[in-house]
Amino acid sequence: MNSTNHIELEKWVNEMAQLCQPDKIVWCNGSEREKKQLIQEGNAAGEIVELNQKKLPGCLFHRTHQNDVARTEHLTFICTNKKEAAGPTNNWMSPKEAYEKAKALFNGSMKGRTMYVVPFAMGQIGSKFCKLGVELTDSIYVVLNMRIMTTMGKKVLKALGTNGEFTKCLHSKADLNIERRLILHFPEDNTIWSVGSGYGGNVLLGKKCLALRIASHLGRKEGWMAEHMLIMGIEEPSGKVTYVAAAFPSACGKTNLAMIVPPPVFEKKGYKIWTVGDDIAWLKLDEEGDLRAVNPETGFFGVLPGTNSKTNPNAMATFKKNSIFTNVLLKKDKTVWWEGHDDPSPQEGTNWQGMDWKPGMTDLAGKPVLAAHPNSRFTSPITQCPTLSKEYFDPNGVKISAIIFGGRRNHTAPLVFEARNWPEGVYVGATMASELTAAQMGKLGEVRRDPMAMIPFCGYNMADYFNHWLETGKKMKSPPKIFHVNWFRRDENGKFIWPGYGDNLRVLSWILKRSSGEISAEDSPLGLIPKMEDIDFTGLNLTRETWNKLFDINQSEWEHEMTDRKNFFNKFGSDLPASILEEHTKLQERIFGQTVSV
Ligand code: OXD
Ligand code: MN
Repeated sequence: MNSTNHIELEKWVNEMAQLCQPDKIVWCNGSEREKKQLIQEGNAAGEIVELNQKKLPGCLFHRTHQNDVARTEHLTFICTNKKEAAGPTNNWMSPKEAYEKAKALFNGSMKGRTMYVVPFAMGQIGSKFCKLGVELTDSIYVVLNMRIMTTMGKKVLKALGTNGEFTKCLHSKADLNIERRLILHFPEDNTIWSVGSGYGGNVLLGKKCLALRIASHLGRKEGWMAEHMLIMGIEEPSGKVTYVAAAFPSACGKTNLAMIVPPPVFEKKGYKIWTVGDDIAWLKLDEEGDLRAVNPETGFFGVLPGTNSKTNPNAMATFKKNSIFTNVLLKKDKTVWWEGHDDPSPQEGTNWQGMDWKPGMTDLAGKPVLAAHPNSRFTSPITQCPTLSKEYFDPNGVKISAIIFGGRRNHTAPLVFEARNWPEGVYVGATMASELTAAQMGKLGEVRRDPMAMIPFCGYNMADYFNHWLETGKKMKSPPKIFHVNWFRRDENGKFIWPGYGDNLRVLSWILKRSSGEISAEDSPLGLIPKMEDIDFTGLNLTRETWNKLFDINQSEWEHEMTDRKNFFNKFGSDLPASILEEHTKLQERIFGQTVSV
């Protein structure tokens, strides 16, 4: 049944239906009744399993294809008329070639299936941050996830009216063949096409595809920023809440940090954490020249392995109900388990590959067979988060007082340092690097450069993106201070030096004091670092020796690091903003004490 008066939308849906040839078209209205029906149909088709409703009310389980468990970055393209617009860090295809290739894959791909029309909003409808989209998909799993991650259904059609602008998102699982998978972005047409996958980041098109890749392109055009950042409020004993935005690459603990539990000494003092978002921030300058941020999503799509009541009790409370568990172990009692769960390993179950599983199993090569995939996920409504900030609902967003960049670095990067000014901070973001994790296909542990944690998500030339950051800073009344953190440094025995998790608040509290100008800091070649006495270590037993290890600048590591940075920047040729190279030279001089050519 058609339920729109939007002529362009109707025309597009019909065109796409002609291409994909579904048996049926269903316009989603977002109602509870519709949800029940989807679950029933998904159950019948074997796409969804309803979990134990006593223990996990409203919860569902889904297993993706074994070759389809993470974002496939090598199959993700930015399709602009000019190759330079996509830049050297994106895969590029011309729109003509991309549409042609994908059309062949979409052709008849929905035969025997239903095409669901999912109108969705990122950001609150009516707010100046809001962007509308419509996703056409043949996956019930996608529809059920979109219900959690976005505002979807009737309200959105109403907001679209008869001629509202929207991102055209087309998705088909097709035959889930990795050889025939493409994730295509057409920023110049405000269009996304994704075919051959059923994994979250590739198919929940409001998330990475719209809210980061397309939105970063729109942000540049319209004067705002779409970033891969969590947003959190930190309440100090005085009751003052300060909001920070933090960019970390995928699976580096953004969800954990966004809802950390303060260590006992901080809790006693009255510190509280308020979660605004765990993955994406849209940032805009207000009339006063302050930077304000919203989380455009309405849910979390978080990593499960390692999540338990010690590492993230708030996430555990969040996904107790109305959640979708993907690629975890399905137990006989229809509950779920993953490595690092509170409960001891069950004696049996069906693992993420759909195999009968027992603890201690090994494959032919003698490697342990995992119960859950390392990138297995939960999808949960944000409103179920015990630490949800009431400011999450403010259509004008929260004022950002500090920006934090971080990576997962075994060596090289110290626990924390502060950039002396905005351009230096942009350089700090531009030189972020991290070890690869299970969230993307590739070699685990390999270090890759990941500026602002946006390397997989920037929808345009990153040289222009750095410039956009620099220019936005110039428009701010008083730009937020920029910091870099590394929770993951290891000692000579390969052990983490810093305890991480809740204890990260000790560092955040220093960041707040620096942002409000309450305390001074020490100079270091990388930037400003804390005086040891300015961080409260009560209950941690942190020695001066450990502190020195956390802040050590190893010259040979930095020689290697600076070469790696330079090689990365060389990719951009003359497009790279001069300021980035100037900061690079200055840092080189500060570390090695000499003038060197860059
Ligand atoms: C995510 C990711 O799913 O970054 O958030 O991969
Ligand atoms: Mn992410």
